[in-house]
This record gives sequence, C-alpha cells and structure tokens, in this order.
Amino acid sequence: MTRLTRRTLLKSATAALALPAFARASGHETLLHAQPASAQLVDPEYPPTKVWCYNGAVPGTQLRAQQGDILNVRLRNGIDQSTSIHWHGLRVRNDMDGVPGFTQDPVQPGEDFLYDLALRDAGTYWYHSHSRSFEQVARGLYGALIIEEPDAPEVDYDLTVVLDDWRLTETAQISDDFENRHDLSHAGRLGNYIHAVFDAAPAQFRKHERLRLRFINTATNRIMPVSLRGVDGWIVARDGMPLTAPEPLATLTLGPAERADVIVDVTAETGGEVLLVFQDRDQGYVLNEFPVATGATTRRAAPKALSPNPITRLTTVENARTIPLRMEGGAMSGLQAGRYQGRDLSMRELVGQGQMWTLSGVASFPEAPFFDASLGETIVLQMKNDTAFPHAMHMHGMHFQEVLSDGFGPHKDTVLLAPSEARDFAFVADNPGKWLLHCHMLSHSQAGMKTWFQVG
Ligand SMILES: [Cu+2]
Repeated sequence: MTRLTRRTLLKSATAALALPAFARASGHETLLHAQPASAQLVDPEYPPTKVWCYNGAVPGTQLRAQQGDILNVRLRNGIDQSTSIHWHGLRVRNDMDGVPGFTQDPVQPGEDFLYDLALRDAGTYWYHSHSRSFEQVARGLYGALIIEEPDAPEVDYDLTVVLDDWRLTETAQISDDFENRHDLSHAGRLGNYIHAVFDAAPAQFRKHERLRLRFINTATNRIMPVSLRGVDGWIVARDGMPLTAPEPLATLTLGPAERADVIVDVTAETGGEVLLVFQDRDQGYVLNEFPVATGATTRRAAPKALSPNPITRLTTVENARTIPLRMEGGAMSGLQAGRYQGRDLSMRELVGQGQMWTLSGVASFPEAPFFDASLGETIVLQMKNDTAFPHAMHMHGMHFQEVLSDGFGPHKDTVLLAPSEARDFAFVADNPGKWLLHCHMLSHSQAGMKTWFQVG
C-alpha cells in the first residue's frame, strides 16, 4: 500500500476548500442525490478519484438548519446498489432512522425516499449511508448536518472540519477490498490518506479572531487524534450536545463518527500560523495550515456554555435496569463460539459466515431484541471490551451518559472503548421504536458487532 506524501496532504487540503457544498434548509425540500462522481482528493499530479457521493461532492452538501425546524430531505438513489441515509446523532422518529430492512425499505437504484426530520437539538451532526456502509461510506456517501442554536455564541468564523481516511491505490483510486478478512478481524479498514476538509475557510486568519470549529470524524475505522497550534480555546460540545461547562482544549481524540465543537481564539503572532495536526504517536503531521495576519490587540472574554438541548439529564440510576454488553471476538481474542442467525456456531463456522465479532455472544442481529425497554425506563449499559482492539459503540435514537463516581458524563451517541476497558453508560429510553446498537468501526459492524433493542 502506498503512503502518500506529506506534501500531497498539504496541497490537497487547500484544494478541498473550493468544494461548493452548502444548502440551507428551512421547511422546503432539499435533494441529496447519491451518485458516482470524480473528486480531486489528492495532489493534481494524481488523477481525480472516482467516488460515490451526495450531489457531486465529498463531503456531500452541508445541510444547515435552525433548531426547531423541520428538515425535509429527498434521497435520490443514483448508484447501482440499494441505499438509505442515517442521521447520525439526531433523535429522530424511528421510521426516519435510515436502517434498511429494519426501519425502512432499502431505496433501490433509481428510487427516491423522503426523510422528514424534526430538529429537536442544536449541534454538530452528520448524515451517511447506512446500507453496506463499510463500502458506501468509504466511497464518500456522507456529509455534515449542522443545526444552529437560536442564540449561537458570537464568533468570527463557524467552520465545519470533516476528517476522513481513504485507502487509495497508486493511481489515487479507492481500493475496493472492502471485505478484506484481515481488516474485518483486526482494527478495520484503515486508509493511507488522511485529510481534513474545512468548509468555506478564509485564506488566512487574524490574530485574536474567534473560530468555532465543528470536527466530525467520518472515517469508517480510523481513530483521529488531532490538535491545533496557534490557537487557545475550549471544547464546548461533544457529539452535538453542549457541555455544561466548556473544557480547556487539548488533543482531541475522535473515534469514528464522534464529533466535537471547539471555540478557539487565534493566539499566533502576525506572520505565524494556525495548524491542524494529526497527532500520530509523538510525530504528528500537518493536515492544514493557515497564515496569521495582524488583527485585534486584545482577546475576547472566555465563552459561556452553549444553551442546553431539550434532552433529559440523568440525576440517578438508583432504579435503573443494568444490562451487560460484552464485546468479544476479533483476532487474538481466543473466542471459541458464538450465536449467529439463531444457531450456535464454532469460531471457524462464524468466520465462514464472515462473522468475526460478537456482542454478548451473538454475531450480527439477534432474532429477538437484545433487550426491551419500557418507555421512560432508565437503562444502564455495562459495556466491557473483551477484545484486543478499540471499539466505537454507537446507539441510535437516543444519547447516553457515562455513569461516573461523581455524577454523569456528557450526552454522547458514540463512545470509544479501549481494549479491556469497562464503562457504564446510562440513558432514558424515551424514543419509541427499534434501535441499533453497534460498533461504528464499520468493518467490525459488518463482521458481527451489531445488535438492536426495542423501546416501548
Ligand atoms: Cu469495533
């Protein structure tokens, strides 16, 4: 596998700024046309990359709407596989969740499907294919979804930063080994070209300008540790949901599908730079760089917390039901057997079915829900990673909060668990329907690490 050069990374990051991808939604219908296209992902010395994407660009059209709006999106399927869209992190009605064969029929080639989304929460979300997602997302079927607060904090720039990791061949084409067994059973399909696309960024920043940066990790399997240089600031939201108090900004480690909103002030001197760095162990390399020009002489006061979303905050788990969720399988785990499609299979038989991972002993969807929750019940998911790899566990339809010794963590829809880690996450089951719970390392999900539960 070729490793594309650092120079390539820098140039392409600049080229990506020119992408025309922005749509403001306000009640009328927005079209997302899933289609094949060509994109100049890397240096112009390479040919354009053939991708699948929404409306001809990667990332797809950025959707922006106001909290409280209804967002109507028409998906038109112009690729030769069936497809669907999942609105990652949005607390939507069950039949709008975009899971084919589960919450809706697959959208066949040439067909349309109309999504009707009530935007209850402000924040940074994203949308992506939920059909053969290990392939369709890896080919580019995703985009940012930004729900603006009515009382957004004052900043000079509000910029979305989409991180991705591509596996490209020597001619910059997407390597089509999506079901490579080694990837499925190890850390998932990792790429050789990591980039960050800033939407509508200026050519330079000025000293003491305030930026809101909305980071979204759209990679199918890559954990992204990123840091900023030449700025100082705070993390104000995770997975779209405001933190009760801003946290000082350090390196952000985002698992696949995780987001973070940061507010930063440019502190680099005139002639200096603002850098976004991929923090690869101790080395690190620059993903994007912006020169800094003369600006204001003084910094603004620290920002306040963002206004909270209308989501229940946990105060106790005293009467909650605890459900253990064991992650098992993969390479180097010693897993001997698991259940798949209603049958007990040996590990060898599971692998024969393309299944490498289990959740509490079951690979892929069990016939019956993993658990049933009554409407309004508080559930504690006691997650334990008994594998040799990290996993990014994602729950559809609701957000959970980590149960800590002194209270509860922030609302999250996706959490990263390191090997051997055990952590508890609680949520109020207040959104009726059938919801997925799966690893968002999409190779792992494809190879068994997914289950579902029912509310109400
Ligand atoms: Cu995983």
